[in-house]
Amino acid sequence: IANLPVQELDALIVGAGFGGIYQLKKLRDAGFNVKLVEHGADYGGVWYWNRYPGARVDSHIPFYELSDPALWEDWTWMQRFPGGAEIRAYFAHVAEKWDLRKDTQFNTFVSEARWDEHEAKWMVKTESGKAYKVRFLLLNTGFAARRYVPDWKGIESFTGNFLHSSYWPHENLELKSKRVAIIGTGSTGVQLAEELSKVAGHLTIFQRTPNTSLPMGQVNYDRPKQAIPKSEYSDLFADRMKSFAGFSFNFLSRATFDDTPEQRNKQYEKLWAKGDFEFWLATYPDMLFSKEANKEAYDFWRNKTRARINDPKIADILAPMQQRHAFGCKRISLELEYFEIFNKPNVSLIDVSKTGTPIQEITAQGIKTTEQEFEFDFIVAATGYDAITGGIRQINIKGVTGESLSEYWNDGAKTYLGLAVSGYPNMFFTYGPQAPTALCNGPTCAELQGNWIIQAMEYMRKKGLRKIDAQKDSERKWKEDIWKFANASLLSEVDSWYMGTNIPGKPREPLIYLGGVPTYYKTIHDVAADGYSGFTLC
Ligand code: NA7
Repeated sequence: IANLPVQELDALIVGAGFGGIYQLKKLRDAGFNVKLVEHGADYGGVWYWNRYPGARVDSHIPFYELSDPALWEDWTWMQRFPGGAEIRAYFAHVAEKWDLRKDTQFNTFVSEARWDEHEAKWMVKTESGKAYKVRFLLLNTGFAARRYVPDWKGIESFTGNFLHSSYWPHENLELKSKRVAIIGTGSTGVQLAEELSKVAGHLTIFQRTPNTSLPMGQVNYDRPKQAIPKSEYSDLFADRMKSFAGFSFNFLSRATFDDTPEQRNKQYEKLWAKGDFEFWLATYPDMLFSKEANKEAYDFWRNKTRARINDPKIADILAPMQQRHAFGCKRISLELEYFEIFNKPNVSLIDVSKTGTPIQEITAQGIKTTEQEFEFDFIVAATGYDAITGGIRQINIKGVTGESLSEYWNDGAKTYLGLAVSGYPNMFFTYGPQAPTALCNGPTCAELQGNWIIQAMEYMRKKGLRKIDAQKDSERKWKEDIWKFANASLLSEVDSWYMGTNIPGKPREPLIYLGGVPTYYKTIHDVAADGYSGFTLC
């Protein structure tokens, strides 16, 4: 770093998704000297990278946008759940309205950050040879910045095209009459399968765990008429902080067995008809705590789903009679016609779970399971991410003692409020571990956490303070709270990226705060109102 020209700033923001652009605008407005750097070549974060056919958000409008009226008053969406291209157009709109480009550096991957105790500043280095000296380091790297492909033997030997879903080329691939494989049936696998089933000569889907996907309830909007009057926007945005997951809906105020079977069925039908995440996050709350309540929800989902699948053997894989894992405790995805694609003659499904035929290796021709070798022209690994912590850990961040953050988190994530790490002063992050991340609608959390960070910086400026560091004890207590919430729910019993178990060797622990947005909002605001209790400021 010593030989590089160093740019001095109040703050460096890393990542140009919702979190990063929000902080750039708001910090600049507050008079801070701030820049944004981004690995990709444009705005959008995950939407910059994820260009696979069918990529679509499963937060509905107007919750997948920022709340500043200057952004929404002349912006109209074409669909209730917009696709990737429309979201990228939205980011371009925001960049123009907020005049972000002049303070953004693209194609810039932050590789190192080192805390200088004497100066009370971060020394930051990028792969492209830039260096910054900044008072605050603001990581908005998102929950899906680090791709994961299982360590299968033979990937290099495959003579066709092997790619991860988030590395789709900018131009669309010619898949007509090709033999295509998708490995993985998370949200990405489901969306991809729907689209590729329309174009591939033959599509084979390798499923390890059934996705208890729910009908999306997509709506096409006519321009210029929008389904939701703009006059309602401000109230809707205010409501986000009252909703468990940062939307407009909330759990019911009664439990599953408070209702008679008839009442319950009626309630389930009502939620089902609404589409969206309502059958997951606007239902009886004990669905996430009680096995019996959970089974009721699963059975309803299973019956609805099986009715859409012609072949009972395929239905047994996609929607088994016996529940495989607690419903809603792995990320539920929203689908358009996912279960119907398995009725098409050009679509096959292979069960690669432990009780099925797991994938053994990738061969020159295709995929070999414990039972059979399949030949393909394209293999798409929709195998997810080193979620939530991976994006932060891939930066070599050295704190007060010189220990890297990645080492410090080796035996599990440690944070205070899901915003800061003890021993790594003046560093904040959004949508990271131990915050409502991933169970909180993205833009909602970008604003909620972003506002807290900006206010903390303003507070320090006003008081003439140079350094804010989380205390070890507050960090320890926060982790206890994270476990308390998780242990009270069925979520901690299920293998998922919420629990870190999708990555071999990653500690099994709840990576998200399960107390919901309103409780989180109150907790972090109380800390601020109390003069940043649990932090040491000087
Ligand atoms: P996910 O949700 O992590 O899905 C990854 C999928 O890949 C999932 O179905 C995995 O099965 C499967 N997988 C992973 N490793 C293997 C192996 N070795 N063999 C077979 N199948 C495997 O990632 P997505 O990209 O779909 O979604 C990420 C988030 O982005 C999503 O939740 C939204 O918030 C947006 P498993 O379930 O682990 O058995």
